[in-house]
Parts: sequence; structure tokens; C-alpha cells
Amino acid sequence: MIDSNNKDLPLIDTEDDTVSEHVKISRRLFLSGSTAMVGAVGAIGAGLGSIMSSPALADSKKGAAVHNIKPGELDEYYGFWSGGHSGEVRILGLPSMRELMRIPVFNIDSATGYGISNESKEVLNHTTHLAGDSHHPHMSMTDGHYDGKYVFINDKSNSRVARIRCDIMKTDKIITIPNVQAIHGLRVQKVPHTKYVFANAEFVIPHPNDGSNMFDESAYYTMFSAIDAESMTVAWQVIVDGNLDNTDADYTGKYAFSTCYNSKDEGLDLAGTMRNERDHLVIFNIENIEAAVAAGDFQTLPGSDVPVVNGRKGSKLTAYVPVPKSPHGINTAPDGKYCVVNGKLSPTVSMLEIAKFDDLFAGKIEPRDTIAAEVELGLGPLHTAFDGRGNAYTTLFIDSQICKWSVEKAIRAYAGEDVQYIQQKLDVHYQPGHNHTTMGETRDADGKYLISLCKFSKDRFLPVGPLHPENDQLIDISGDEMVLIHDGPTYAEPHDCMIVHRSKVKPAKLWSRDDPYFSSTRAMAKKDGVTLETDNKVIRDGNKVRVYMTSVAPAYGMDKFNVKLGDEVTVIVTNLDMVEDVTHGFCMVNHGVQIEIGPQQTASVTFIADKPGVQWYYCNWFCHALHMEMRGRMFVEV
Ligand code: RUQ
Ligand code: CUA
Repeated sequence: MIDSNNKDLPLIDTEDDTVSEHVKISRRLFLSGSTAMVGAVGAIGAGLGSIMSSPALADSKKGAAVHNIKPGELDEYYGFWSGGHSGEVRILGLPSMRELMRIPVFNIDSATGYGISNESKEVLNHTTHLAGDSHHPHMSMTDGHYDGKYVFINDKSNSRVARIRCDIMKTDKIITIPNVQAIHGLRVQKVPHTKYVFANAEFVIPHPNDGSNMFDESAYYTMFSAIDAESMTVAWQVIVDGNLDNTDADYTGKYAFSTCYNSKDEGLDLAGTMRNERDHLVIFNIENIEAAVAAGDFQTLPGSDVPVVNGRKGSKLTAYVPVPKSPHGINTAPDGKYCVVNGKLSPTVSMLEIAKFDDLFAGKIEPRDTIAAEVELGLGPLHTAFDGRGNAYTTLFIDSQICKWSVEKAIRAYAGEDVQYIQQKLDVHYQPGHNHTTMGETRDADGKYLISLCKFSKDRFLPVGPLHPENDQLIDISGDEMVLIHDGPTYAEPHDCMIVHRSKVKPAKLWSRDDPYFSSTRAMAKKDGVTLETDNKVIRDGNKVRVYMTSVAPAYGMDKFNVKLGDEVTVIVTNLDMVEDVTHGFCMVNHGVQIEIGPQQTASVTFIADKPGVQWYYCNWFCHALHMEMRGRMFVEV
């Protein structure tokens, strides 16, 4: 399935002193002409790793970046990690790779009561889908710089997009994208600010999808969606030809673009989706789309009032640039000049010159005239990252390598000049998907570290049963040579991450008493005539009972309360502690109830008192020397 007949592959110039020994012994030389080996995806990375171990490099070429952060020292970067099909997001510190926090997003989390507390159920729109497949976390931007406000992430499995507030580091909004199935690619508008979050729906479905036409494959299509980042509502959707994969945006604010496979709609099975020699990059003209929506030039689909515009081939709203073959990742360079399309089933990347897109939409040039270079890197290019010094780093899934290449030299080589654009290939372990550089998806790419998110760890860690962790590798890119400095085991599955300098993120230390996260609970208290900060009160409303209590370590404001068997009980706890890091919990034994109440937070949980007699509740977050004593009794009268 992989085209490996790369007869005209650029050979390494062995006379060139600027090319390292490592590169000269290119893995390509082992593979050249050997199509048979290419099929053995699993074997390649492991098998050749030892052969490829690099000769000693001059120390001056290596960077000075470190992995070891001493006890008590703080990391320089936050990494926001997709938790893959665990449905969560994790915060790592870089370069230590220490896991700092987990943020439940689409999943239930008994530590924090996410999916259990009333406030989190409101975020989850009271869904019963406490599962998700999170892929692409990306932070909001202003003028192409991270602004530290939100991180957005998609759920492929339930076609949702979520927003995380970076002050409290909690998920605060989740929406289901209508009219589509399987939201995969997700990126933000970079300039002038993140007005829109762009989301690709991958799978084509019939419209209307009501069972009337499911065998008519000509009625199938999918759409590109723009979500208003503040209101978290879908602003518009664009019908496209083909299946959408990944997406990114430019640094003018005018364009977003998505990789698109099966663009001739030639089939819904594996063979069909891979049949084309060329698929497409679809460019979305945001201005033209907004104008079409404003002019009423749209339709709506049953069950939603989202404006849907037609962006199929030939439309003024989109342009389709042919690129080889089943392209996957799409990455905009930090200088804003190029976007790089990663060929996946082709050993190439295609670089498109963004400044030419205006002429393309004006009809002055042909789609392929936007190609600045299309060069071979190796087998299975999936994603590309940038260091801000003119170098690009592309993951080669099948070769199990990171390929470092020069953007400028690639353009010269494509123009016919005899120049070596590949700088180095570094073995990674094994089969990398995404990679990311520090600050690399913004104008502030600083070229310090590269993360390679490897899909397999195989033999790199102590075995833990048939299920292996994945392997996130930390690579120092601050020098001329990439140097692998850390292996980081990670759990199911690190689809993607983004790395932001700590100066950009300003997390809160305490909750604010008027935080919107618990505004519904505050409104309920107001109705009940309860002041959350002072009152310890039981309000009965038919068979609904609301129990308001405060908490100050190591005691709840109420150590007993009475209800009747069968009552629907809501316990609302307000944590009055003003001390950073003193979080309480509320756990009702034998009722599946446990929630987090951070300092100055109000949190609530609702359950049925379905067991008679004494039911103990206790604090399940360690808060005090007398934490074990922080408890009380619910008396359930028959
Ligand atoms: S895609 S391994 Cu879900 Cu991020 Cu490229
Ligand atoms: Cu409060 Cu433990």
C-alpha cells in the first residue's frame, strides 16, 4: 500500500561536512528497492534500531537542553496532552515530563466527581455518554500567540468539541456537532484571535440520515464546521467532497485548510478510500463563507438551525489543491509562509505557499501553482513541527524516525537545484504519529524541545501485560543535532499535544466565589433563601431535599441530617477554606457519590436515599491531620 519505489530519492551527499554521520548512514539505504520490507510495519522500527545507532557526534553540535529537573524546581513548559480514548486531557511539565494534572473531559472521573457532580453534569449536557476519544488539544490564540485562555479538544467517538478553561483547568463547555459523524481534526483560528474553532467531520453520511436513503452512497457527504469559541455554538458548516482528516489555519485569519482523502468519493471501504493517486488539501475562504452566510446563501438541515453552505468542488468558498496520496497532518509554519501537507501513503510532504491563496481564489492561478515544494522524506510522513529557525521535523510512521529538513533547501531542491535538504534522521521508538515543538504552532516557536508521540513502546519499558503503554519521547532540538533525552510512557493514546511556555498560562490558586462554573447552584441557593458562605440548612421541597453545608478543615458545617427513604437528596457543599491546596471531598458511602470541593468552591451532587438507617458521609480528599475525622451521618427514616 505504500509507494516505496523512490528511485529518484535524494541521496545523502557524503562529501558534505554539514551532514552528520548519522544522516549519511540513511536508513533509506537499507530499504532502497526493498518493497517487501515495507509491508512489515511492525518489524521495521524494532529491527533496525540497533543497526542505526548513531556514531559519536561532536558534542558542540548537540543542544544544551536538559531533561532533569531537580526536586522543587519548576518546569519551563506546560504540555497539554490528549488522553486519546481515555477521553481526558493531561497536563505535563516539560522538560521533566512529570504528569501534573488530569482534566476529565468526555470521561467520568471519580477523583474529582466529574460526571457525578451536578456542575459537571451540566457541562456534559446531562449526557449518558461518559466515554470519548479525544484527539487534538489546541490553545486559543491572539495574533498568533497563545493567550492562555482556553484549550479546545475534540471527541471523535461522539462527534463533540469541548472547551477547557485554563484558569481553573476544568472543562466548562461541551457541544455535539450536528449533522455529522466523527469529529477528527481540530485547530483554532490564530489571527486576529480565536474567534472560531475549526473541526473536521471525518465520515461521510447520507442526508437526511433518517434511514430513507442509507444505501444511496451518492447522498453521502461530510462537513467542515466553525465553532464560535466564546459562545460554543456552531457558526456555520461547509459541505465538502471527500473525507476530512486534519486541519489548521493560517496567520492572516483568512484561511483554514483541511487534508481530504477519498476526494473522488470512490468508495467507502479500505480499498476505495485509498484508490486515488492524488487527494486534496481543501482551502476554506473564511471571508467568502461569512459573506455567503450573511447573504442568506445557505440551507439548514433537519434538526438544527446551523447555516450550511456548499463548498464542493467548483464553489467560490473553497479550493481543492491536489496532493499525493491520502494526506494526513497539515501544519502551518510559524513564519506563516507555508503550510505543510504530510503525505501518509506517499513518502512526500507538499509545501503550499499561503501568499498565493488570494490569487488562487481570484482565478489567476491553478491550484497546483500554490505548491512551493513537494519533496521526499521517507516512509509514512504524518505530522510536521517547526523550530522557528527554518527547520521542519516530520514524523515518519513506517520508518520509525523523525526527519529534520530545511524548508528553504527543500524549495531549492524542488526547483531543481542539487542541494541536500534532509539534515538528520533520528530513530524514535516506535512508529510516531504526532510531533510537537515547544511553542511550534504559534509565531513564538522557540526550537528547544520536540516531542515525538510514538504509537508503540514495544520493548522500551518493563512489561505490564498484553496492553503496552505508548511512548512520548523528548528530543533536544536546540543544537544542530536532534538528541533523544527521555522516554515517557503514556496511557491510551497520546494522539496529540501542544506545548506552551509557562509565562503564557496563569492558573487560579483559589476558586472565585462568583465563578460561573457553579452559577446554577448559586441560583438554586438564592431561590431557597440560602447564603452559601454561611448557612447550614436542610430545605425540603416535596420528596426533594436540599442539604446546604459549609466545610472548613477538618469539619463539615453539619455532621448529621435527616431525610426520608426514597427522597431525592441534593448535597451542596461550600468550601470556606482560603488556603491554597486544601481541597475537600464529599463521599456518601454506598451511593456512588464522590465529588471534589476546591478552596472557595461550591459543588453539589444529587442521589436517591434508597437505603434506610444510618448512612455515613466523609471527606475523601486529604485536607488536615484530622481528615479521617471529617465525616457525618445521614439518617434515613422509613
Ligand atoms: S491524527 S497520528 Cu487523530 Cu491527530 Cu495524526
Ligand atoms: Cu476535608 Cu479531608
